Amino acid sequence: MTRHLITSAIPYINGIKHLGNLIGSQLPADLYARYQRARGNEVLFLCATDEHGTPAELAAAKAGKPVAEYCAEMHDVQARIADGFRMSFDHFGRSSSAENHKLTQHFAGKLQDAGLIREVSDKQIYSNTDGRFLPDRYVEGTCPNCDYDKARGDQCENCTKQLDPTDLVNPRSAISGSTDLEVRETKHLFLRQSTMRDQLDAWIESKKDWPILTTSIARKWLRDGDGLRDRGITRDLDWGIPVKNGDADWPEMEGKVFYVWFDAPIEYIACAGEWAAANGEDDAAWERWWRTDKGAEDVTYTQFMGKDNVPFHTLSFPATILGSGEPWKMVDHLKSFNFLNYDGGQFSTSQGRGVFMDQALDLLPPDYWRWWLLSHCPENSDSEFTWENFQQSTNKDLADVLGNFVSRVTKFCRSKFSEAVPEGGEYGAEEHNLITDLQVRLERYQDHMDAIEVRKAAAELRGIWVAGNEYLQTTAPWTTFKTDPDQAAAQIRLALNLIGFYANLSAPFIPDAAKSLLETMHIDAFEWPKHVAAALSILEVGHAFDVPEVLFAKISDEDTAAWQERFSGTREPAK
Ligand code: B3M
Ligand code: ZN
Repeated sequence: MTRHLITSAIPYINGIKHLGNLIGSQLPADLYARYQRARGNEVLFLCATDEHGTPAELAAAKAGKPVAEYCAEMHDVQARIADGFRMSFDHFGRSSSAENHKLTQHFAGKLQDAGLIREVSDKQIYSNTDGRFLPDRYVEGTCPNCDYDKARGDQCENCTKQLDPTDLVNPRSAISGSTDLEVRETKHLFLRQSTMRDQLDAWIESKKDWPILTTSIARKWLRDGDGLRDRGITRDLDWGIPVKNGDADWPEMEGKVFYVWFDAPIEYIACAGEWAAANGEDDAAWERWWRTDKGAEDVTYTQFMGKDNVPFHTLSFPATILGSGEPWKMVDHLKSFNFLNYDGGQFSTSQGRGVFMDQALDLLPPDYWRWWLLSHCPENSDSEFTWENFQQSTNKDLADVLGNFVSRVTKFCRSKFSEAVPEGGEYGAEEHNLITDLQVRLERYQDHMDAIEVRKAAAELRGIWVAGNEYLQTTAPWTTFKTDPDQAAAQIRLALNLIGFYANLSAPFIPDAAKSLLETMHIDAFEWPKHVAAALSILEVGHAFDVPEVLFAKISDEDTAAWQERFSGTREPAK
């Protein structure tokens, strides 16, 4: 048994996420967590809402609510939707938790002790029109690196370069659009991450099995000289974690808070503390996942995120952890994703373009979305959601291949034998060939899942479903039955067993359908197959089953057309 700590990037609190966000982190993380649990390994799977920073303040103001109240409500909304997609988090925490306050202040203190913090009288953009300092991401302008004209002051989403607002060409306020901006002096704490270049470089180069997407982004920003420049980790805001040195006040820092990107990744750790507290456990329970001096030395830690989050996870957060000088667990595998586009353009939260998680669940059960998104995830390049492809793929894979197999087999058995595994016959050459083929496929499927090659894993699983259909096609028990009912009984016995086999292998992708397959077959619990031969002999003669209702209804042309039309515009970002 191995131990897996798994985190998904923590979604911002300021609205409901779209399907592109979902496939960029939470969903593949859930796939992997479910798989590792299914293999009998110990898993701690964590996610949370990212609640600080100006986006939260502004969204709360827009909703006419105090920010703490807004965040509490939106946390529950996001938790409910995540549940709707069957995210199997062990805990869905909040970056505003007491645990994160304490830990963030603790890290700042340790970094200060290590001489890695300097105080800087910083220049910050003040908007006369808005009457406030503008946080980085609320300054917009043209990227000095790639000329993209909607770059934000913290990062250009076009070329992923991390920016300072004063780097922008033609800056303007993202709140009011005003260009009446001035630069004012304010004192801030800077993390001296530039001193850690060699350490970070060595650490990144030691990660031989990271996906190319991850390493290339990390190397690019590490080596271009700019990605590791010292950064401000405090802000002039009301909402956030007050700047403190451990428990002590930090002189001249009253009224300031830590920068949201400083405390957000620390929430990965704090969330484990929230999880322990929620389960009535003590500190040792979460420290054995996070402290290499307290039991975490055998933990494998895997992070999931969109590519735009990679610099923060390969440079800034590791700088915080390494800089603390304490034995925290560092990430082992960092799986990052490209972007999912929507129907000829981009998903956009700010413009309300695309399908959002709550809307998707209103249309169809979660397994449809899970299957399509995972099997088409933007792994090696950006990918695109189109309604046509969604309809075709889910109808084919889920209804025609998997659903149809289950339905044919159970109905045939009921009509010719009974609703129980029939007696008679032995497995012959066809059956043994199938078993041999499936053993190879099972191992390949596991290899892809172990390597988090999501598309390849989905393709192999589909291949496993197809193999069952082909077996049924070739052996044709309905024909066999006419001349050799015993032989047909053996064929159907194998096919019925395949349903249980499919339920086990498919559960990480389509957990609801997998569960209903188990119930249909009157199997008590999931059990990951080791040897296909054994797995296909589990259901013995006389074992009862039910003929299921339609497992996956097909998506009609009318629905597809109506949905395409309905989601062609934009919606008000969720309140
Ligand atoms: N909230 C950005 C995002 O949702 C940010 C991730 C934080 S991960 C520590 O993509
Ligand atoms: Zn750019």
